[in-house]
Amino acid sequence: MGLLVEGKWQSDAGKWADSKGRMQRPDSILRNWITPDGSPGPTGRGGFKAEAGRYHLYIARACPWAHRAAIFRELKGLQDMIGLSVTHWLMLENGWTFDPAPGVVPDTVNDARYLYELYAKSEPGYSGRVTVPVLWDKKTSRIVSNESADIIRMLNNAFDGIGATPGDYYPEALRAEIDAVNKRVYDTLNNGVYKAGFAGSQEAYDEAVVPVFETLDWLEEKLSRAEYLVGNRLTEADWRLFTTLLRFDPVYHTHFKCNLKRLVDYPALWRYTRRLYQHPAVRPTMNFDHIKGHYFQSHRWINPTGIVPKGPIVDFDVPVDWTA
Ligand SMILES: N[C@@H](CCC(=O)N[C@@H](CS)C(=O)NCC(=O)O)C(=O)O
Repeated sequence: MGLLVEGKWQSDAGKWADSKGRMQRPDSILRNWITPDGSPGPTGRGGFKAEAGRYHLYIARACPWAHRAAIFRELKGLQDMIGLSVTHWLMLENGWTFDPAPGVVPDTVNDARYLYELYAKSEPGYSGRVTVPVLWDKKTSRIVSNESADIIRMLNNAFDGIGATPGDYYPEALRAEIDAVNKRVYDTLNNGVYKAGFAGSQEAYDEAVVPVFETLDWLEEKLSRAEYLVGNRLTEADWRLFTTLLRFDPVYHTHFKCNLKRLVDYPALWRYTRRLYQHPAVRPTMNFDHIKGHYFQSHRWINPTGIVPKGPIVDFDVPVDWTA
């Protein structure tokens, strides 16, 4: 772990829990938007016009938030327009690094060894966490955004006029419903598993783990009646849920102690997760070695030996049978 304090990396700072042992995830603070004409988006400054070759995405394959961004880059066919770097799976005293290893894609834009170098270069004097994903502007050498929820919305439509693959995952008519589903899924599931896993007290864990399963029960019920979460079509709400579901049995069930049930115990959710997994946009974004390696080897206060369990064997390629 660690964070930047006035532009200097402090490797022992940045503990997650408050005095009651509850994990606190701070809001991202770099929140500008790429728009078709460079006008400002809902937050931040303008000046970030959608242009092929101008932007670069930094991700970790392990990270569910970064995974959303990687999936949208594929979904929208932006691989040639937006470059990609992939960190090492380990996040230890230097935070995310580009140390060479299988699956790491080095930083050819800034030649950084550590992700925090990008934050320090873009925002001199920056204090705060150094997180993935990061969307980088090569033209101004600045971070456009480090908030995945915003990044997927930019990728969803900012590049449509310059050749992105058609497809709107945040359609106007469904926005209110998508936002409502996102809110519950974020609080109790995407972030809920982290609140359980990073709890520093029994009380904080108990408080977090119950809503995780209440929400899974709620989703199971929804998805036993509908193919997708909102409006009977694939939307960002599905993709935001997917990256957490994918990690549930391999990681969160064991490592974050979210073990009242497994994903595979929920027939509709299990079918839905496999269906999304088998979408062509997902395959190029997958790396289970990075996912498992990251969690089990980086969070040494939870798993001091750093041993990565062999199982469970979860076969996301099992064909989806809609008649069952
Ligand atoms: N709200 C952010 C959260 C991103 C985030 O917390 N990423 C984690 C990895 S899963 C990270 O980089 N953590 C490093 C740290 O907090 O020191 C988003 O959705 O983009």
